[in-house]
Amino acid sequence: MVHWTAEEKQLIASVWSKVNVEECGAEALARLLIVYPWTQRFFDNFGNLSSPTAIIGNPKVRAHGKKVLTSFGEAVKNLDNVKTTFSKLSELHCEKLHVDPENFRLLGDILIIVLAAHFTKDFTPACQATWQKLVGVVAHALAYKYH
Ligand code: HEG
Repeated sequence: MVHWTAEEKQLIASVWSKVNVEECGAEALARLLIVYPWTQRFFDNFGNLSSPTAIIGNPKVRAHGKKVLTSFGEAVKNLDNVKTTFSKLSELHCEKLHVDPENFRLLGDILIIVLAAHFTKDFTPACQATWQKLVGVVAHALAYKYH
């Protein structure tokens, strides 16, 4: 069971309260698709992903990025229960979507880059370490139902 100190909880809450899930979610997913182009295979119904410009301007990428980051917010709200919170979602990604769990780690790392870029001043080493822990916990929870 993961333990969060009061300081960690505070570092997560203070960044999250300022996150624009629409902007940061869209940016994180677009970066994932650009930097790791093989991740595009999961989104073959999203239309034009043929170039970075196409990806960044793709409304389905934007909408899905927002959806993913909004869902990530459920982890932020349920820090002591991330595994249960994401249990259905883990099943979905595994059994229906067949998303390789390595991709959760890639997206987590990209999310940290996006947050660090948006919150340069507040993104102290302690904050970065805490967010690294959080994206790890989320990736682990989403991978939990894989077998
Ligand atoms: Mg996933 C659907 C959350 C990473 C590929 N993802 C979804 C949905 C949510 C979600 C809430 C909608 C579920 C539903 O329709 O009931 N995804 C989610 C989180 C994270 C994540 C919280 C990690 C933080 N997803 C992720 C990654 C990939 C992926 C890394 C692939 C590289 N997700 C994926 C696909 C769908 C979802 C292909 C279905 C998209 C669609 O066709 O609408």
